Amino acid sequence: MAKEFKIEEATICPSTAQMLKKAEAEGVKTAFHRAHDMSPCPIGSDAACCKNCSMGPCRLSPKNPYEKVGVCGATYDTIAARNFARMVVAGAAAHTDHGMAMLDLFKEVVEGKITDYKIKDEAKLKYVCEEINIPLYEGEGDNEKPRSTKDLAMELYHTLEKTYTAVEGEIPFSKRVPAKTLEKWRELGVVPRGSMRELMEMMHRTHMGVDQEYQNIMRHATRTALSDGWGGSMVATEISDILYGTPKAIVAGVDMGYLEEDKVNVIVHGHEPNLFESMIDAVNDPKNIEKAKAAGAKGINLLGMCCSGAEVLMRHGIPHAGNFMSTETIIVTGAVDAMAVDVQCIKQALGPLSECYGTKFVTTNPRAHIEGSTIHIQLKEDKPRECVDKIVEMAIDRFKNGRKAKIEIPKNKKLGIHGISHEYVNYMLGGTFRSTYQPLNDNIINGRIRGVAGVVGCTNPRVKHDYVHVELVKELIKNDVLVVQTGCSAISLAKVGLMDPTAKDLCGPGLKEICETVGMPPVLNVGSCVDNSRILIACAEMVKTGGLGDSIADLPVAGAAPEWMSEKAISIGHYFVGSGVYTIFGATFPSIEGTKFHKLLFDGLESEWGLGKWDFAVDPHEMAQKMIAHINKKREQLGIAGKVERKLFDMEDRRQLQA
Ligand code: NFS
Repeated sequence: MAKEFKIEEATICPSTAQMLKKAEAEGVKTAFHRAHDMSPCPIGSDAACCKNCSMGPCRLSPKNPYEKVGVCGATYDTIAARNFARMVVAGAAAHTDHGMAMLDLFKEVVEGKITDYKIKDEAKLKYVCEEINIPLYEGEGDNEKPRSTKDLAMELYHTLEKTYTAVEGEIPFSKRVPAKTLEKWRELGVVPRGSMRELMEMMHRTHMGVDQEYQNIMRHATRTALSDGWGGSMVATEISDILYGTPKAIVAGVDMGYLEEDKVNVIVHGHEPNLFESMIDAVNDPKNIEKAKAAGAKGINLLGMCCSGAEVLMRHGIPHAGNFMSTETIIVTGAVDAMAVDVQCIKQALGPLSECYGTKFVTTNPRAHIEGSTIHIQLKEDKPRECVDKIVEMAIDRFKNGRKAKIEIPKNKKLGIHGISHEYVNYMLGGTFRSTYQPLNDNIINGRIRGVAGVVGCTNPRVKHDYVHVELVKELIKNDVLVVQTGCSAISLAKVGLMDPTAKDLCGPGLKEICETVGMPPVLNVGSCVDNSRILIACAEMVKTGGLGDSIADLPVAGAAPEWMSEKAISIGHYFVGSGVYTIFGATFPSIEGTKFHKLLFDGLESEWGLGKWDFAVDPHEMAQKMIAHINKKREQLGIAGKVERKLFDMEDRRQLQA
């Protein structure tokens, strides 16, 4: 008999649990229920199935994957590497296409064709130009003068366009890669050219009958993933900062308690910040506020979800209502008047679910129409207000005439510190006059901070929602590992208060001391999933600052995506591994232990290729131990394993000594 669905086994998020209860009472199903009712297809989960031609699909036994081969003779290793590489392509395509859309928008803004957005952060524009050797001055000698913003921005556009279009050479941001890491990439032939070329070649090579040697496939998969991390994702982050501002520490709230029953509630969910930035203008427009008041509301309340939510939480302190596995349950509150979406991570089920609750579910991006949405209104970047004003109007109408569903808003709210860009880390640790990563490196070398862990990625109904993220991070900070976060994972931790400086009390003594001195929380939110590029830049800065080795692979750092589900996560994981970072995933992993392909990912990439490596564990404590063991190994290799700065005794220590 099928096991009964139990809410307490599905999530540790009180708001999500409360709404699952409401959903059940109202006869409504969510992804939690569907995941419970439907076992994952064993073909897919073991990655031993090839469907790249019509002679198949060919399924190789997960128990003995070498027992037979596909109709064409493809072995397990070829099939698994091809499937993995195609996940990298899909994930990298999502990030790079997002980045390219940002770059297109940037060009039109610079040319003055789009006026609703403008260059907000000139300092960031200059910083990015300098990073890739674009001169800030023109003329010589006495005639030298600063270049105009427009001139700089146009050159930046033309240079960054090569991130996509370069048919040969190296992508522009490869200039940010530490020299030793870049040398290793050159040796392996994995420095990316334009992502269009890399993605195209990867699709070609994984076509039936082309590349059939798993190591060669993975070499190009590495190049493809790097074209995402140091390419498309980095462009998305940097251009968003230039247009909308580089995040700085900001106090902001998360969770469903930020919905307000007496206001018109609008949610933006997706990934590209443009829709959200325009929606902020719309909900603050006195005309729209007046209309809401005329409909009997106290005002308009705007909240974010998933990565677009993360972008504006970081930049503007707009409250974030929840991560990927809460996007359905928030509709169940009955309080959401409109949900506007663009691209990525938008469940098709949101359409019919919104219909049940009368929520206006609006798709806005030409790349993403969703069957079952209320309506599609394209966000045209030259006149974005047409789209967002219409959505606000629909939300007001629903507030006035369509709130038929029972409304129940969970009371949970949590404040924390967000907005920690890699630039802000400089300032936070070094102060205004000494902006540098030196204090971070020093504290790693003296052992107060054992190392740094990036904990990122999705939530997934195949594991207990939020649980793995939260337990893992708690274990890490207890062991003096500073945690940086992005995406849905960051929201899991923000909801339990770990982005509040008081979370220092959960840390080991060294990290606690740093948090107390600086006044920072032990868990730093660096943004959305494309902002994983900020973590790459932070790693590069740590190498450049000195004392922790010559390449990213030398650093005492580790990465994890404990509840991942999307192909984007595989691309992210692989660009971290390709950059030299040990990376561990939870939930499930698309390779079979004991096979040659698995050994390459979990060992060979590090021991033979000199990069990082993959690892896997479902249990958060085991995951933490593996990450800590890796960090310890790196500390030993750096010769700083035993280095703990002499501790100055305080009164408490003296009392204990005398006792
Ligand atoms: Ni990242 Fe953002 Fe969340 Fe996963 Fe989806 S929202 S890009 S893929 S689910 S972390």
